[in-house]
Amino acid sequence: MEEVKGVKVHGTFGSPFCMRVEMALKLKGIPYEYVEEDVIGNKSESLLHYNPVYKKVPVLLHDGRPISESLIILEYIEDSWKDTTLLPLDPYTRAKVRFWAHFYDHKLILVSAIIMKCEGEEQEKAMKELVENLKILEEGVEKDFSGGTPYLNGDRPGLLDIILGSSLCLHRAIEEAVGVHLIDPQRYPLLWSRMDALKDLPVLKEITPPHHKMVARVRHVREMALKG
Ligand SMILES: N[C@@H](CCC(=O)N[C@@H](CS)C(=O)NCC(=O)O)C(=O)O
Repeated sequence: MEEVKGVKVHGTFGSPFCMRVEMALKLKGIPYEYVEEDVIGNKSESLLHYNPVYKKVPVLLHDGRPISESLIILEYIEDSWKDTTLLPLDPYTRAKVRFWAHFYDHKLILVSAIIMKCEGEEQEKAMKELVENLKILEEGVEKDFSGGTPYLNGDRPGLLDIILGSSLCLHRAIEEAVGVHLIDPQRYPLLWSRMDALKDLPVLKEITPPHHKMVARVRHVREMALKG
């Protein structure tokens, strides 16, 4: 593959993992080229070449060198462009941010994806798990980042804000397409207020797909999954 200078993101429509990479680059003011991948049944040769292990998006190319796995990409972006920081300076608070980011990916996004793809008892079980995990996140975030700042880890959007913000449109689309209530403002007031504030952030608005298109995508993925 040809080595090209600059930054490229291989992503796919409406993916929270890809949107978080774009959001981080935009917050840091790093120009990039976006390459849309069709990951449902038609992965490009480039994607398979750049991410031979997982064969998933996002992949970030920096001067032709690929990095995959969105949380690792976010760390790479943070380490490579230091003018605007996404992580707090204090090592303990950094560790806390990473802890909740990891929790979000393993205990929330994955469970939301199950809810999107199943029904009946399986969906009910996943909903119960989601409710419990959201409560853990709400309480954890309240305890660890209760500084009263507008964003979760400071007065500028940081890594956790990026992670929450970039999954907002998927959650809203799942709510409509599946007919479930995911983030309840009464149950999770802190998460709700942070997510609500994030939705007006210009960098997020720029990359957020129209809601009706997200709903159509979720319906399509759901139909395919239910057919087996
Ligand atoms: N842990 C990965 C998850 C990425 C992921 O699941 N990407 C999806 C798109 S949202 C994908 O490429 N799916 C294709 C596949 O599973 O084959 C990350 O954080 O980057």
